Amino acid sequence: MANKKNPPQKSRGPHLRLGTTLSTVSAPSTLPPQAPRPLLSAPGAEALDVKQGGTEKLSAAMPFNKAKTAEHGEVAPNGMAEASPPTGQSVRPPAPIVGASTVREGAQSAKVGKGVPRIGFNPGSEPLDRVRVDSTGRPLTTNQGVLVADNQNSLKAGLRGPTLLEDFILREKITHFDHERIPERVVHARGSAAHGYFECTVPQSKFTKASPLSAAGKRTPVFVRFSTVAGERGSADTVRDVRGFAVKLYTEEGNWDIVGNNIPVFFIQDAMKFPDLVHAVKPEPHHAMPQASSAHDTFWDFVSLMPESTHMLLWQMSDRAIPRSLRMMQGFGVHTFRLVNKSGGSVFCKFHWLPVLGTHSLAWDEAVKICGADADFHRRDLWESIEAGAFPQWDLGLQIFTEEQAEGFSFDVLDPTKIVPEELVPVKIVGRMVLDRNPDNFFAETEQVAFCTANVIPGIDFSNDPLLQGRNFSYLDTQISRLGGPNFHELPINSAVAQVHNNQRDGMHRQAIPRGRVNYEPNSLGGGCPFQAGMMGFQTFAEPVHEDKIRGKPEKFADHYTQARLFFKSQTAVEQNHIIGAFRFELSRVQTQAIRERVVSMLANVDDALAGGVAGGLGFKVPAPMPLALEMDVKPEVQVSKALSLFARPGDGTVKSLRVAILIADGAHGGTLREVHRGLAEAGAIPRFIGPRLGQVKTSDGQPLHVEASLEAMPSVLFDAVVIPNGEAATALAALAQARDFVREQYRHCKPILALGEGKAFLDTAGIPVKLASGAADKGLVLGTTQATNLELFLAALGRHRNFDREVDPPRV
Ligand code: HDE
Repeated sequence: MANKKNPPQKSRGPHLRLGTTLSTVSAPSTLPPQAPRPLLSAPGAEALDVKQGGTEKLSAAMPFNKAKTAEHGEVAPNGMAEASPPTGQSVRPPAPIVGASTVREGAQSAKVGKGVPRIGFNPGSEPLDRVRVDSTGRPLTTNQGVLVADNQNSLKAGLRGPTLLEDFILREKITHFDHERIPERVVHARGSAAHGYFECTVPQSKFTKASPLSAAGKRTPVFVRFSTVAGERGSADTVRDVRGFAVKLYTEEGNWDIVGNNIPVFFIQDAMKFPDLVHAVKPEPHHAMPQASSAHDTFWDFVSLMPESTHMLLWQMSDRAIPRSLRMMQGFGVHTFRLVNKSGGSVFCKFHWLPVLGTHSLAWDEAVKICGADADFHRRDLWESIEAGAFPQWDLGLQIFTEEQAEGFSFDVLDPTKIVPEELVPVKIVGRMVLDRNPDNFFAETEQVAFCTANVIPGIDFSNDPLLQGRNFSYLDTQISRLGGPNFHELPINSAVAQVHNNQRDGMHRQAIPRGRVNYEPNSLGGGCPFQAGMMGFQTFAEPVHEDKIRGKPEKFADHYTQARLFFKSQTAVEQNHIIGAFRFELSRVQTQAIRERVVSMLANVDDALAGGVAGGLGFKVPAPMPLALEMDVKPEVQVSKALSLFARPGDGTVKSLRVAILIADGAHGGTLREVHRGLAEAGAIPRFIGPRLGQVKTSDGQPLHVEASLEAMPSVLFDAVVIPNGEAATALAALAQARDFVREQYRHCKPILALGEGKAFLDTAGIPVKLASGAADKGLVLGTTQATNLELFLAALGRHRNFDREVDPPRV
């Protein structure tokens, strides 16, 4: 009942301006002029009027959906549907408030900000600066921003009493800690990444409208993650494995991911087999062994029943699978992709990343020992070289060919177990990628980055490679459990620099706060926005498809051995021996003789020397070759491809960022060694004085030297070369088993050795021959007294990395 102070006001009800019923309280209510506005402040009420009036106008500007008629496609002269989607209708709101969720958005605060948004703008695309946090000069707080007075003691009932549930500070801290881990990637769990840019040098507009390839000098930011495949997140870097080489290009037309490997082919031909392959290579399910290794029964059981993996196995058993550095390996897109130009014309393309430093690998014995000496060897190398300004660089090469050319090839370009030999289609260099910045935070960036083969931009499209088609599904799907829901694209490392506007909403951990009431398309209430981009947007290449639905493989996929043979024949003798040695090692770890024999029967289809070498090393005779999947007469275009050898890309001979141990002990000649140190550093190498213990060593010229690392902390395998001192230090070191072992390992791994003066006697004591087994001079072993010449020869040898002429199996030393 109304009291006397507040008599009922007859005119309080909404004034129906448009003759319609306004059923919500947030609709405008215009009061008769004489009545006060007790419930709404004047500006708010006006804003409601403006909003409602503007909304009417906006909606009325679209009396019907003009785009509808164009949805149905016309028939082109070739009988195919011609897709030319129209640009969606859009109308600009007559006033910004018309698009607002609330007329009160102008209310400012330290939290909501200035109130007026940048119309048509998503701040999620702003550079990462927006989320970088620095705590300099700041006190500790809870996640709610409350200052933490005591970060040492939980809240207790008395000094010796129980901890109280009330302690929200303790509970918040522990709860967050309890949930710090997220699931690791199901494959490629172990990885390291860096930021940088791609710069186009030769525009490719003739073939593609992809924006990073549109103009010389154009730079596109990238984030690149390298990984091993089989090992868990904490596994060692230098295991024998394929390396992932995933590049995210943040283009102004959206994110483009080239999710490749350092090997250009794959084990299987159809996505249907990927879970089987990964189950087979991962630790065996009953005892979870071995970690990060393919050298076990289930892997070889599976692949020997899948002869299409033979080509990949040869690459995997080659030194490609034990790179010296992530900076010294090639990257490949693997699948055939499509380039599409502005006129809709399309060609096929294979992507190649070519390291400027050349391709270099570890020795197997060395790789195994590095796993123990420094499990982070590759991660550290990448991080340190970027910190030191030795930025890793790769040229981007394209192999471009037409569909007609592809039809004439002796192999199927949709088969990911096949390469396109460079002799058939040359690799054209179109730009360079430089990694020049380490991440701020491993978890926020390297761990949370989510690559996806389906992330392509206008100008790039897929081929029908069945492995690629399956991957296009898998990568987005896997992130939903790994990164906890569908909003992982909003994580700062994943967000596009291109503007993101759509009607996708909600889900776990949503970051963006969409303004306005419209979350559907078509709409008139939001002026049609965000509207369909039509011909400005991504358009799938209209490839004709006229076939039956079927589960099967094309005929040429059945050729399992021709390219495996091409690869083996294209290797140098040194590399062939390494491949044989790797098969021998892996199969010696296999416990089932039938599996070993099955693998060799597969190799018997590739090359007699290969099969014979492997079988000989395992103590049995080469079995009959495995029956061919399909008898077909393959006439390969190329018999030998030099480009397939690691030695085909020695790099530019630089010694930059290569690590050199200068052994020191009491009695060393300080002046000489400082000269050598300076000379190496000036050339860009990283010299380190290594001694038996930390501290100083006395020198013959009275200038003490500081030991930078001890023989036990930084063993031989962590260095690319060694310098043996002259003077009494050589004798002192020769008496030390660790020093002798250090240099012996350098010798065994074919690394350059500089023996100064009396250092020659050290070699004799360590049993290191100064001549090759053939009696010829060893170009990797520099002896003598004239320092200037020695250093020059030594630097030249270091630029070549290793002298494989020294290598014999079993090793001499
Ligand atoms: Fe992957 N792969 N893959 N893969 N792959 C993943 O995606 C998958 C394949 C590659 O640094 C996963 O985000 C299927 C070939 C790299 O984050 C997953 C098939 C090549 C990375 C996945 C393949 C690759 C992945 C796991 C066969 C070389 C690491 C976590 C149809 C061209 C990317 C993730 C990074 C990661 C699926 C085969 C490369 C599960 C189904 C071939 C470099 O989605």
